Amino acid sequence: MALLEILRYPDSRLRNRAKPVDTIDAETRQLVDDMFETMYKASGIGLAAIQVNSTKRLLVLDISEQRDDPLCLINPEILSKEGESKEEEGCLSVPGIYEPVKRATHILVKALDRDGNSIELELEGLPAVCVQHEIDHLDGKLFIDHLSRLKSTRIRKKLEKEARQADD
Ligand code: GNR
Ligand code: NI
Repeated sequence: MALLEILRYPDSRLRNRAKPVDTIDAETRQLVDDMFETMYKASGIGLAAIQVNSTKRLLVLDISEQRDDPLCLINPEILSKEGESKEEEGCLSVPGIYEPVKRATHILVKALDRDGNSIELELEGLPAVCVQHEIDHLDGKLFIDHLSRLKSTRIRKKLEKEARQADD
C-alpha cells in the first residue's frame, strides 16, 4: 500500500483525459488500493485516477460515515440522468473552495468493479453527485468549470497565489 500525491489545481495534468482500462491487472488493482488509502487519509468521499496522475479510467468512493463501504468503478458510464439539484461541492484538488454545482439527482451507472464484474447502480443524492464529480475528473473537468467565469477566475488566482507562496 502507498499514499499517492493528489494533484492540485491549476496543475495542467488535471486536464488529462482518462483512457478506458482494458485489463484489470495487478498494477490496476494496486492503483485502486492506493487510491482508497489516499482518499481515506485525505478524508475525501471520492477520488478519480486523474487526481493522482494516472490516466486509467477509474474512480473510488466511500460515502459512508463509518468509512467502511468502499466502491470502485472502472470504465464508468452514466446510462441515464434525472432531476436537478444544486448542492455545495468541494474537491481534494481544489482545496478550501466550496461552491454549489448543478447536477442530476438520480443517475444510472454502468461500470466494472475491482474484480472485473459488470455492475449497474442506481444512485441518488450524495453518491450520485460524487460519481458525476469523479466522472468529470476522468474527462479533465473540475467542479469550478461549472461556475461563472468571474467565480472561476477568482478561484484560479487565489490558488495560483497559494501555489507560488508554497514554492518560496
Ligand atoms: O471529498 C469530496 N467531497 C465532495 C463533496 C461534495 C461533492 C463532491 C465531493 S468529491 C470530494 C473528493 C474529490 O475531490 N473527488 O474528486
Ligand atoms: Ni474532486
